Amino acid sequence: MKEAIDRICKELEELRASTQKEAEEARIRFLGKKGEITALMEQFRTVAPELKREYGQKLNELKKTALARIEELKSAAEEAAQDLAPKEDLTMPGDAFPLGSRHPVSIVRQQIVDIFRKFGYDVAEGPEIEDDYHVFEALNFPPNHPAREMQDTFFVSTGHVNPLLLRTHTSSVQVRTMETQPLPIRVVCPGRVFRNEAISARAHCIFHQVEGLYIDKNVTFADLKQAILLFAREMFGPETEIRMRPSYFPFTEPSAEVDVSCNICHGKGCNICKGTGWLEIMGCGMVDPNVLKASGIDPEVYSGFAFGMGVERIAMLKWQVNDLRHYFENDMRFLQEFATATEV
Ligand code: 2NM
Repeated sequence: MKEAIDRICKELEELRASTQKEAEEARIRFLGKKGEITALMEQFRTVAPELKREYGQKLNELKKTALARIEELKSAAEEAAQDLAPKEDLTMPGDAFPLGSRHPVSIVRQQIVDIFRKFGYDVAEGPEIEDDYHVFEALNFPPNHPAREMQDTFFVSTGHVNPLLLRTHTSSVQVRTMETQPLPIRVVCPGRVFRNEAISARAHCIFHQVEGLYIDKNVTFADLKQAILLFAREMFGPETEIRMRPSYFPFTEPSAEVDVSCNICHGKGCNICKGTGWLEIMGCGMVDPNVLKASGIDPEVYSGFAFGMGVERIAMLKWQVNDLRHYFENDMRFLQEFATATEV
């Protein structure tokens, strides 16, 4: 009997169970009705009276040890099972992401581009960090033009003939188009531009432009006028009228500013149009022969028109936004005004 007790003692020490089922099987093996310890308890009746005290104590201790050991294995197995089980209910429906809405500048940029795509224009984009050649030189800016000064343009590098700078207009993309694309060219160039200006309700150092360019044989100012009129009516409504005022740009000759009839007062005069009945929306003109020449296009054979507009300004006129700074502050109360404004 002594050997049996010692053997079971040792076996209990070495006992392992990785699941609760294995722990229960061990309990049955040692303590069940036909278990090894239960059998020893029955044998106890046949132990000689003088040994009963010693073996009685030993057997009781063995039983206690076995119960404790099996209980320990059971709770360890239970814990392990819980670690493996997912802590969350994976069948629960997920949280819905709160959907944002398009920024007004992005909505209007897309509307402008979509209108010109409908007219058959392609879309081109180019680098925001440009060189002097593509922003100024190729566009007929004279060497001492004020736009080339530090006060007006953000320079990335200076001190050499063709410094790097942040583009001040997307015309640089049109120069790259003229350099590389076959004629005729019909293209609009949307993008961010940078000017070193004090920030106010009417000016910002970063804003967005869409510029357009059309080059073919026999393109005239009449073609320019008709393209702008059709654009204005798509953008501001079919009743819209346009007028052109003479202006000056280095890259176009002749040049003009374009006004649309005020869509608030319909020409009667209100505080949006300052009582004039007209709102300025863009600049335009016939591409200067020097600009065509610089990009390898023969101005004796080809002619073209170009135009450029500020996206923030068009959005201001469309939605009566009174301060440019709203576009850059990302105040949710402002942005949510445009949550449903994705259609023209
Ligand atoms: C404007 C106004 C007038 C313009 C000119 C060119 C290019 F590359 F063809 F010379 N691109 N854009 C242009 C002409 C832009 O923005 C107010």
